[in-house]
Amino acid sequence: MMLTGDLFGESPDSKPQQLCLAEGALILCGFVREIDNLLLSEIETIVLKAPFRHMITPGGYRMSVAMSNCGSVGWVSDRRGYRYAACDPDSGRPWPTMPALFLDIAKRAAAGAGFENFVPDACLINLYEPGTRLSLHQDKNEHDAGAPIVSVSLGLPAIFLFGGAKRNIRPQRYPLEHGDVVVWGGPARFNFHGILPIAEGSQPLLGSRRINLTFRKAL
Ligand code: MD3
Ligand code: FE
Repeated sequence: MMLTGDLFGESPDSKPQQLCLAEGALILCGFVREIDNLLLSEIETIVLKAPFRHMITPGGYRMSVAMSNCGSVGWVSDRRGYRYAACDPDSGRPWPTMPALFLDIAKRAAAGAGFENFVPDACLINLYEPGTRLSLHQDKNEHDAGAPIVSVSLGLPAIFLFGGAKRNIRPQRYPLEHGDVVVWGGPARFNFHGILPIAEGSQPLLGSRRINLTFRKAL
């Protein structure tokens, strides 16, 4: 006989598997934990063709996060501004194709949060090492404001800062762990957000690194 709490498919003292941060913003805990090695091998293939690099902000600063992209367009930054571009500015070649596995994860995660028919055309790949941070910003270079952004966290844990629609709203802090997927849609899509400096540590698959994938519909 079942004596305790399996109603939500959890073992008695496991954490909840989904956490709603705001209307349209949902953390799917451990959504890709079981396929982490498949994701990492796809990432390794992509960065052989389009290596991680530190882009320059329009203000002239070198970003501490190193980035690459796959998909029909990729996010780029330089002195001229932020934008999506079909070619890698370092090689002049198109960004690597988005793997079928990536598309499948992004679609399933979005559907799980109520966004059916999400078809991303861009995947930004962020690489963090201990000390790397991403300061508070908004993502507003995408044309389709109705489409969510899906993010996948791998490797070292991070503390995610989730602010409001204006920069002056004090952000809430949420831990993001290896295998977590977050869907950002609805009113929260344009909220300020960032990542605190990554703490020293080691993760079994990625060592002392964190990799974040963000799937976007840019065009
Ligand atoms: C909330 N990346 O690439 S992912 C970014 O972990 C970015 O690398 C962070 O912010 C990272 O732009 C955070 C989570 C995320 C992505 C997009 C959002 C949260 C968001 C858009 C709106 C609100
Ligand atoms: Fe962002």
